[in-house]
Amino acid sequence: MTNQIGTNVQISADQTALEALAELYPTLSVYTLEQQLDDIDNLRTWTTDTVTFSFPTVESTDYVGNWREGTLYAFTEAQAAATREAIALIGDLIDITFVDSGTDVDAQMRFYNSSAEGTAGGAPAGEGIKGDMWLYDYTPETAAAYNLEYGRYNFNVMLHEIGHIMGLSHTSFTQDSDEYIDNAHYLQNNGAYSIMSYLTASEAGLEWDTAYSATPMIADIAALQSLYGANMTTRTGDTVYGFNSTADRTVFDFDELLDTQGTIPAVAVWDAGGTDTLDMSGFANSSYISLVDGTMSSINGYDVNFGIAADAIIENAIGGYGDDILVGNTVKNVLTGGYGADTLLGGAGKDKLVGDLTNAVTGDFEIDSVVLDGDEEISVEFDGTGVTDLTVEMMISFDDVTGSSQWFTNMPGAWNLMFSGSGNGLWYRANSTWFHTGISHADLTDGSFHRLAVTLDSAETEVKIYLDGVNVKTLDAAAFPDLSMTATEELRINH
Ligand SMILES: [Ca+2]
Ligand SMILES: [Ca+2]
Ligand SMILES: [Ca+2]
Ligand SMILES: [Zn+2]
Repeated sequence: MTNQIGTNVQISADQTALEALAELYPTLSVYTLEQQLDDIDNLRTWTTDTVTFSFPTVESTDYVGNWREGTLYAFTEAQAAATREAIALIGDLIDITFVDSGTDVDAQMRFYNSSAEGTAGGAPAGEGIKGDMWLYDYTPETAAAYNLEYGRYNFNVMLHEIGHIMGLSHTSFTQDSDEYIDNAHYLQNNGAYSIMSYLTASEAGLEWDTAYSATPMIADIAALQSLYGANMTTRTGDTVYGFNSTADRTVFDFDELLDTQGTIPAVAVWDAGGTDTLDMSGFANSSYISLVDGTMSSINGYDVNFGIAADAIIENAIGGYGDDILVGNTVKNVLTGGYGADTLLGGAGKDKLVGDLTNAVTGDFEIDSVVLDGDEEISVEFDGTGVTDLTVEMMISFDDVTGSSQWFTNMPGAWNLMFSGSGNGLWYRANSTWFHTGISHADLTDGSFHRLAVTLDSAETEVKIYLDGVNVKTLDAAAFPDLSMTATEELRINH
């Protein structure tokens, strides 16, 4: 498929992947994951726990299907290597053991090139029947154009045909026009959600680094796991995906991908345990990173190009140099924004939201915006060498506070801010002495966001507190034992 239809979504930084698609196609229905997998999990399936595969050099005589007319010939080593990689990616997902049987002509899954038109993969027709793939038009003449890089058409075809062999059908669609909205039937019917869709991400208007995904996507993973059970042994340790990857798969190793092919394909992650991290720290462009399982993220300025499979729990996320949005899930997350003006949304669970201070050279610091939801904390680490003046500024809003809830600790000079329900509002502590800031409980719980700033001016020996730009309190800095910062300081906010 090479046609290009639709217009690019250009997801704005604060939109989820699905919201962006829905905005482009408001009349298309949004399928549940159950509906998506029902759309593709309807071919015949394997009944054995182990499935053998091979790259025979001679023709078998027992084919199911009607691709026998052409001349069959063996996969090249490069094709076989890509196929082994595709099978391994699928084996990571499901409770089936794939066994490489070399050139065994009697293996259960066999891969051939074929001169007959039409690339195809066949699901097994019944007990003892094979599932094979015949790849059309691979010849010495076309080999140079046969790009097996991750995210290119030919690697994606391997995944797609093995998808058929494992029992997945195409997604349902109609070619009514050149418009995605006329053909797709539902919003997620494209390559961002399934390798089994004939509609590419580009046809859905999504901009990707490569045209095709390099793994089964969310709907495929759900469908395969519903047929065979999930592989609960996959990457059960602490795993890093993206930069600094420890996932032991090239598709999830962004350092290696950038070194070897210079592109990052769309992928979806399945992980069966451990404390895991999506590391997008190497990206210059902004990302919307969702840790919610069964959802897509939009990374490095591209659209809807990184998925987390349903029931895969990824705990932590690290943003890049851009202004990222990191969205946590219901477990304890550590969200690290990195450089840029990031937004960190922890969700439920005792999350840790780690911001960063930008523009440290000029001393003009900016704190990332955070939404503290429940029992969370934000910590901001920065190099404070030589910094004697500091403004900490943030937009804050409380639903309510009962009892006392401490806010800042580890501020330079042993500062603390505490917002208290029982003690009526915001208190400031310096050198073990508490001062009321003049900001009441009601001031911060009226449902609106307020701009809170605390400034340290060493020349004036003053600490000033501002609410919505109004100086509500000035404290004599002489009250503070230490107004200078050491090399590394940490600002921590608890709620
Ligand atoms: Ca893991
Ligand atoms: Ca960032
Ligand atoms: Ca959380
Ligand atoms: Zn197909």
